[in-house]
Amino acid sequence: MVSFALTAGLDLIGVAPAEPFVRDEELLRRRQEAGFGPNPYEYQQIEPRVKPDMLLPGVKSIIAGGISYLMEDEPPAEGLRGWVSRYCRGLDYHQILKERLQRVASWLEEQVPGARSLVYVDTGPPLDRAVAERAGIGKWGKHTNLITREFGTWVFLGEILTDIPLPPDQPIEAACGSCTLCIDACPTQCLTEWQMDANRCLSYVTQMKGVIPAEYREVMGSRLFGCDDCQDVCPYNKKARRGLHAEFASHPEVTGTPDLLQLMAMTKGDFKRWFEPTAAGWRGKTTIQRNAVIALGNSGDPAAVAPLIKALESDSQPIRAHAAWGLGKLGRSLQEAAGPAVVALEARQRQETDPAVTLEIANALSSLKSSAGGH
Ligand code: B12
Ligand code: SF4
Ligand code: SF4
Repeated sequence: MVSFALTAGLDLIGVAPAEPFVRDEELLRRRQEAGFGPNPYEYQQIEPRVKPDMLLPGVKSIIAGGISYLMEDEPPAEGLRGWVSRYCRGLDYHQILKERLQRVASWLEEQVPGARSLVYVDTGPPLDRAVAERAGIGKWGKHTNLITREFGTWVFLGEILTDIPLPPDQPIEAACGSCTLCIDACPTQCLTEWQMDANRCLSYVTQMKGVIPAEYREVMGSRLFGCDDCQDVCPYNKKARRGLHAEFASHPEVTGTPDLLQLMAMTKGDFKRWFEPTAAGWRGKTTIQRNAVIALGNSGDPAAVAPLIKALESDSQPIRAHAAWGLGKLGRSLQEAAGPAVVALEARQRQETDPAVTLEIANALSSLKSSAGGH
């Protein structure tokens, strides 16, 4: 099976017995009590997540599969450039990994006629990391990502539930020791050891719809989708193998650090070509443009003023709201931006009917006026 899986394009494979995930059930319940979850993107009921038999009656084994996605580093996002997390620069892993796991499942069903199997990647009930850990593919890190020996944390995970009894693999040794680099590096301090407050993780915040709560806007920096900070500092990632699958390379027109002005002018057709094929596509064009507006506000660059003034006229409520915030921020930090920002905000204030945008404009104007008074 291992050699077939490798020819099918998987980099990691391991087998776990399909016993209930008793430890994880307890941890999930405790986490829920602490208010750290459930995150809107995870399967909401605990039982099907921890009892594989509820998904495939008679299940005997779970085959965990992983695929590496780290590509060559790209230049950092400077000036008027945004930043896209590595996991969504190339083609959407959901389809790629699912199709490869499905090939392994079909091959197994050919070997054992009558066998049944079910494939999941990310969006199903299984706890992809807990399964992979039990199957010996890697070990849980304090940043809550699964660390593998060869590829660090830069792997996508999925699994095949099967009623074929297979010899299980052994879990590997524990990671981390006394290291706390990821906890210290997290911009929102949402990590404690092996636990996260999922609703405060910037990966989640950049994907949420609507107006982003004020406390996160500045720490988002130039992030357009996702966050990699806790993985970037992880020592296990220093020697991770990279460049294995061309499918995960950035789109050459956008790259991992897209031009923010290009994003603000993005048409539906551009979005379809640049983002729809990636794992950042599912949230739509407005989410990317809203985050680009926040990145412009955080850029500290005078060239961001004109596109933000234009964004005040957008049909999208979150884009107008964040354009107002961005103009307030730029106007406070750049003397030459303050005057044009006030004029544009006051003009928009006279026509704006949305209460959330009206509030953002009022906040931006009052902060600009009080900071002008302070000079
Ligand atoms: C919801 C979700 C999110 C949420 C919540 C993340 C989270 N940590 O749970 C958000 C949107 C924030 C998110 C972010 C990211 N995600 Co995500 N996400 C998921 C999803 C769909 C469900 C995860 C889930 O159920 N979480 C809730 C519980 C299970 O997790 P938990 O709070 O960490 O609780 C567990 C641990 O704390 C552990 N635990 C608790 N105490 C202790 C103590 C010890 C000693 C130990 C060992 C363990 C331990 O046990 C708990 C129960 O299992 C999974 C896919 C899946 N179906 O599993 C992908 C998944 C976890 N995400 C993935 C990725 C790639 C990411 C990002 C890197 C994307 C990015 N660059 O922005 C970030 C990473 C952020 C981070 N530091 O974890 C990959 C992870 C791959 C890997 N190598 O680990 C997965 C597996 C998707 C996939 N199929 O490949 N994600
Ligand atoms: S992805 Fe970013 S915000 Fe989320 S836990 Fe890691 S460092 Fe913190
Ligand atoms: S950065 Fe350190 S503490 Fe965090 S997961 Fe990596 S080794 Fe563990």
